[in-house]
Amino acid sequence: MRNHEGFGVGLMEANTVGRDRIDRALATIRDHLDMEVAYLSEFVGDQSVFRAVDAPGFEELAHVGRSLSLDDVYCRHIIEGRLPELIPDTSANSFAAAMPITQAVPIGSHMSLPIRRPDGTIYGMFCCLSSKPNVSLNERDLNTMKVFADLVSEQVHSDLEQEKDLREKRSRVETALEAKAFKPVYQPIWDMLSGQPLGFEALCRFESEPYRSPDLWFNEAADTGLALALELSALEQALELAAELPEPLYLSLNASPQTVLSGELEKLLHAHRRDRLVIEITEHAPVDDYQLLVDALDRLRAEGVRIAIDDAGAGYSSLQHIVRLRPDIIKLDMSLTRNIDTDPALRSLASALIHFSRETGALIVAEGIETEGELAMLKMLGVYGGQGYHLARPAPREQALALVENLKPAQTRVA
Ligand code: G
Ligand code: MN
Repeated sequence: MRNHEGFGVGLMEANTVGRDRIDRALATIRDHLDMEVAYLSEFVGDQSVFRAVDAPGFEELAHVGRSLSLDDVYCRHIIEGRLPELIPDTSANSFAAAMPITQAVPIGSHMSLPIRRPDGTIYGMFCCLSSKPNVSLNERDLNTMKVFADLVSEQVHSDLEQEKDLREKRSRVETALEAKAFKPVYQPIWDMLSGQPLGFEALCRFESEPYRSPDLWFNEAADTGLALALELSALEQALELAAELPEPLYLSLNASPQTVLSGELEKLLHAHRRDRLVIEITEHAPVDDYQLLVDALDRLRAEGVRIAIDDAGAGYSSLQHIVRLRPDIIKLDMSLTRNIDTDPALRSLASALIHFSRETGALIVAEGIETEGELAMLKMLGVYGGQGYHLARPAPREQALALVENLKPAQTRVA
């Protein structure tokens, strides 16, 4: 279930764009100065760790992740003034010549500049070296290198900021997951003809101060590799209502394609009457491989689960989505519902989808009905089901159950 284990938000994992930029800066300056090795290092404790390297043919010597003691390399001596930033010939510098690493590598020429964090502390070094002396290297070359070092240092700052941001997000989501600081609420979905409830959609609400919308939580979970864990945990809680719903009411659950593809959803649904469950495919990003998703949905369908396309008409929930996933239910996004009674363009669009649904055997459920006018228009257009604040707000389990309890046996609600 926890596909995120071992997920490390490191500088280089956090930002591949940033990494590319740094790699290009290293390659360009190395080539320009005609040196063999260029690298960016980070000081971690008393080690210098290679974070980005451009060293064709010298990968053994310099590769990302390799670390060397700060006592053995030039870096700290340069920062503390024992070695200069520019060394065209190490044999001409007695301090450099006496260091074991100079013969071991060997280092013939060396240029290195510190990379500082915004607070002035040292992040690491931006460095070029060659096995042979390069006596043409001069102050002008060092100045050119400074321009590149400045660019790299800006990139490092922004990557570090992003990394910090991700770490905060991740720990926020982890804390919510551990404390299960969220609970389901249930919004009834009504039969537009009879005015009776058809079922409930489970929605997740987070207990946090200040209030943060479920979208925000799920986006943060997605950014930090915790989306599957969070969705499964929310689904597990939402499913608690399933066994308590009187026949033939169904429970509608939101799941992203990634969760459907994980295989974990099937396991979670196994203990329940699958013919009373609907999975709403919620989508915030393009689907990479429709065939894989169709196959996973077919496995759920084979068990009796019905499939709905959520937010149809908005975002990535495109017509393509509807055509390829062949849903049992199409949920009209609330942007189509809003003002449908006064906007002819919305009305024709909804009509087209209703026509499509009839042809393909799907049912239309309109979301976000907020006024009597919208409700009346959607009924007139022949929409099968509807939900929205005008009919009922999402409510905790007890209230949801009380609603259907009250409806029996009189069943008098008029929608
Ligand atoms: O994306 P999805 O359709 O699953 O999410 C529906 C969201 O819209 C929920 O957060 C729910 O609380 C909210 N919602 C439900 N009914 C209405 C409504 O009538 N108006 C508005 N603005 N939001 C609604
Ligand atoms: Mn939904």
